[in-house]
Amino acid sequence: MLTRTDLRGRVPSTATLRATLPRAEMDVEHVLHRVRPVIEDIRDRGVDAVLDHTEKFDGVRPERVRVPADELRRALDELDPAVRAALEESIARARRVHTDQRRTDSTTQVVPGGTVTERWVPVERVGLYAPGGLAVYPSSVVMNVVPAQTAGVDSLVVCSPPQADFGGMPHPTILAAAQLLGVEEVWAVGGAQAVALLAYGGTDTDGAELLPADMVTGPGNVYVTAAKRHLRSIIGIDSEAGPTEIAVLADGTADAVHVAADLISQAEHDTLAASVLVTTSPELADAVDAELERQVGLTKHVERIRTALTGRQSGCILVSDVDDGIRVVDAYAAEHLEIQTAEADAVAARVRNAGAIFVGPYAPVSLGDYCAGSNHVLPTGGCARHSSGLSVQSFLRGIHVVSYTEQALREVADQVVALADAEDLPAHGQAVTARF
Ligand code: HSO
Ligand code: ZN
Repeated sequence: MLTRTDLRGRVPSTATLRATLPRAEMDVEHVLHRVRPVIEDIRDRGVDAVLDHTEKFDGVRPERVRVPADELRRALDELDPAVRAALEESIARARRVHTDQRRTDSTTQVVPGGTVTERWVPVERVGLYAPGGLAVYPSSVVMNVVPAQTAGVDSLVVCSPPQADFGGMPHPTILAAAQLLGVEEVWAVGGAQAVALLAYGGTDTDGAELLPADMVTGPGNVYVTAAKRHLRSIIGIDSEAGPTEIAVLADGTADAVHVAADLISQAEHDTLAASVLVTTSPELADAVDAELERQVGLTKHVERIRTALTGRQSGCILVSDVDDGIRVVDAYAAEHLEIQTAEADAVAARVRNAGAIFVGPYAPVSLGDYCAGSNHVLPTGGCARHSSGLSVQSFLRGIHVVSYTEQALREVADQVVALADAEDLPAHGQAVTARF
């Protein structure tokens, strides 16, 4: 089922690999011209414009944007107890991991009397986007809210599209997850409208103020991503999320049943999702293919998965040995990378580029999606070469606080003047010498 590429004995350069490895394209620029007028309308007309566009795109016009507190409580009361318990477990594990990510301020004494302190300050107000429609992911509410709360963000608002089936409210499991996490502010707004309203704020139909956010995070479709790109000079954003990806680096010791199940698990998200197997074993490649044929037919979303697995973004790559396999997965820089080889820990330690690495036979990606404690908002599209997944750090700013005494400044005055002169900015030097 997976298109096979044979790179045995001849792994090309990293640049060639990057250009030729299977990968989905997401054309954000292409939709910008449609998103821009919506954003401008919301900037100019506020909530009235939000409701007009929501009616057009979501087929529903909520009475008000802010979800009333009793709706949030009700959603949690009515949540299936098994789902509630699972969300509680997911939250507890994520909190443990993210608490260990907290940063402490550090002060460096550069010279006697001259110090630089790095002070970590949380972003004040953050908007978290939770998609609706095809993808209703209360787990993503957890993965966005937990690091923000752990970072100390005081003011959090969750946005999710209103659903015609739920009386113009966001999906009840999204509301329940927000309530469970202690987020009191939820707005029924989706798509580019949500990002625009978060950027500009507005006044709700009942006169209540919707305050603008400083930053917006969370996955969304191409319109949400386009809106984030367009508004990124006004609000901070996390990385642009593309379709999900799993790469599995496997040798002959891997279990084809498990590898196939894991490749299918992420293909389940989207017809554009990417499932890539990199293996040293042609026998495993055959066995995984046979397993894919068998298992895909047993899944709920057969067509979506089959389209994803046979799409040009998915495939199987044969390599001569694990060293070559590491070169290939490093060039690919997968959002999720599984290592299913002998001595998986040692192999994983050598990988440089991946959003998250899942080591050995008992760490499938879906564990990380829900309950490992790790974050599932991860860099896609090769961005793992330069970016990390969402973390406490994403919601903190490091501010350098510079403190020098008269004597400490005097000691370095000549050097400042020399550099200022070298850059033909003598007034810079003057600002120092004027003090003496
Ligand atoms: N695999 C997705 C996250 C997710 N999976 C949510 C299930 N629900 C992107 O990391
Ligand atoms: Zn997933």
